[in-house]
Amino acid sequence: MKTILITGATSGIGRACAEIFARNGYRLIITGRRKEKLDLVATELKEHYQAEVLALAFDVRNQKEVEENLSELPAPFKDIDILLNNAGLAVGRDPVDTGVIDDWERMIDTNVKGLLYVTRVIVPGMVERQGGHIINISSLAGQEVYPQGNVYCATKHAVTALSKGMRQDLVDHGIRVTNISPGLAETEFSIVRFKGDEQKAEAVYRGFEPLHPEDIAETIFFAATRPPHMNLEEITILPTAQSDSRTVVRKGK
Ligand code: NDP
Ligand code: 8X3
Repeated sequence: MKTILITGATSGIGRACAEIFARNGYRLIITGRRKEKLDLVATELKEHYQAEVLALAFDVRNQKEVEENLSELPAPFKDIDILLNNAGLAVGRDPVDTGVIDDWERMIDTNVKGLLYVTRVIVPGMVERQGGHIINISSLAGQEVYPQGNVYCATKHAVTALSKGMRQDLVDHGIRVTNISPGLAETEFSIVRFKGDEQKAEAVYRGFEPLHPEDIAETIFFAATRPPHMNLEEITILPTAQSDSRTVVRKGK
């Protein structure tokens, strides 16, 4: 039985990935800060799919918490085959001259430093076992930049660069690295970005069909289940109505 560690499984893309991997017989470690939500996800996966699930609530920004939670995993969960670095967020949409420093810190600390902290704890085991698969959730914002997206786009460009760097550093050890770059997907992402303003969040997806978290989860599952000699290195997934970061065709416009 293979084991996958999914960061940020309390909602959205991570939650949908937990579901598809559980349904297909994987052992799961799921993480997130909201313990109640996380435990609920774990209970559902156990009940629906009889999955073996370890739920670990911690903040990826806190290196000590990351180490405490992930460095001494119990025996059946110890050998991680797939690391899905998904936890991430955007906070605010401001031009750089009026940007909120705390928003910037939250994005950089979560999307870049948090991803690195988790990777640093998990990857030595993959190197020891000479195999594994790291799947990093970047974004279309890791390929393009859009107005008032400055720091979020910078963090996702960093994720894409880290995927390339990981691939170079780990190729000798038989470790695959896949970079996933979705466009607009309806999750809690925009509610978080607009700090709970549901109207602003809803407007992001108005007039077209955005990606659903399950669309991305199915693609990730496909990438994770290719034969061992094959690595899907970069996958960009867009809603049909989106051609690039700044162009979305909306009905009624
Ligand atoms: P959601 O807000 O629905 O999910 C984000 C997940 O990340 C949650 O489970 C959240 O859990 C977790 N998370 C956030 N901050 C932390 C933290 N400090 N420590 C631990 N976990 C954390 O959004 P998405 O599912 O859309 O986002 C998942 C990834 O996909 C992100 O990296 C995002 O940048 C990326 N992405 C999203 C796109 C979209 O349009 N939605 C498009 C392209 C990429 P909790 O709050 O419980 O900690
Ligand atoms: C999330 C998609 O376009 O809001 O990464 O940056 S976008």
